[in-house]
Amino acid sequence: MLEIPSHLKSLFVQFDLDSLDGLKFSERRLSDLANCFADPNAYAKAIADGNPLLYRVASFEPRNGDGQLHYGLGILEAGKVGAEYYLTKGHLHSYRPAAEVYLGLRGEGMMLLEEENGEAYALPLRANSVVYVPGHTAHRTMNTGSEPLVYIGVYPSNAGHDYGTIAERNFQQVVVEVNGAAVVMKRDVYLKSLEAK
Ligand code: PAN
Ligand code: ZN
Repeated sequence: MLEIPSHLKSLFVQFDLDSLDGLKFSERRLSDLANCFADPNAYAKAIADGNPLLYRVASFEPRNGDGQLHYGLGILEAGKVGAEYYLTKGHLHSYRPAAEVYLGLRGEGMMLLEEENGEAYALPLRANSVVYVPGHTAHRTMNTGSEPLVYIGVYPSNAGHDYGTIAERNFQQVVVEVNGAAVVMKRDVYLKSLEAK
């Protein structure tokens, strides 16, 4: 096998998706995502039941500066809070024009995208699929399957992560399980359906 010189080691990463123990992950548990899920009662119950780990991200920053790229390997567990699938916090990039490419490696999920002009839409993210997140667009990932959703996100090194702006208003849409299928609906419609219960 080709020996990689030590000063080039950050330019090549070999993943073994069955054994990721060597990577340095940031972990997000349910308690790190207060106010992200729509159903407050289901949220409180899931916290009381053990505050599960929702996702982990290993970040790679080989070079910094104009034109350089960073990327992260994300692993989002399967599960739900009420009917709503496990999700990431979601963010805008601090440098708003920064776009991102998501590469699905394993599992079955979706992404919610919300542009600054308010346009909101959902796209699938699964193994062998690519989602392009335009600049100026908030993005959140959901796992709608039964296995961990594994993906890589590649973004400009100067993108930065702004969690506060979208946290204030939350995403307009939710992805919930209805009769065994993943359904995208408006947050207020889902909240009304909870009240009716
Ligand atoms: C991704 C995300 C990752 C975790 O690498 O950071 O999916 O989601 P949150 O950052 O919203 O918790 C990315 O979009 N980077 O820009
Ligand atoms: Zn991003």
